[in-house]
Amino acid sequence: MSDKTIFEKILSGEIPCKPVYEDEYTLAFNDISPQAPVHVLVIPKNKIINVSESQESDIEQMGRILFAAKKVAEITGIIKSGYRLVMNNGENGGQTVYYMHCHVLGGRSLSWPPG
Ligand code: D5M
Repeated sequence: MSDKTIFEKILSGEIPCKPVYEDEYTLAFNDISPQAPVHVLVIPKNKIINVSESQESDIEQMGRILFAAKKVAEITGIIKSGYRLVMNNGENGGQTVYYMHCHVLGGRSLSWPPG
């Protein structure tokens, strides 16, 4: 049995995705269960589990995720109207896939605080 996460399977091409943006360090694709008109996930190409498990050596990669999120906002046309970046971390944070991902949510007014 494979212990690869779904996002590793997306990166290897085993599972398809709808890509929005890709560079040497990151891949961004549409969330399968969108919570807003724009809902894109940005993942690093090198595995990081989450913020809590990150190492100092992951700092550049994590910065790349944020910069890719900006690219996604440009590509999807939400850069001016605004958007939210979310990284669910661990059980209480609602993380279900243990491979770092940044949700890019936009295209409507988002409420605060989250549930
Ligand atoms: O978010 C995990 C997110 O991953 C959740 O919003 C659904 C999304 N997901 C799960 N499987 C897929 C596939 N195959 N394609 C695209 N999106 C997917 P979390 O922050 O861990 O709760």
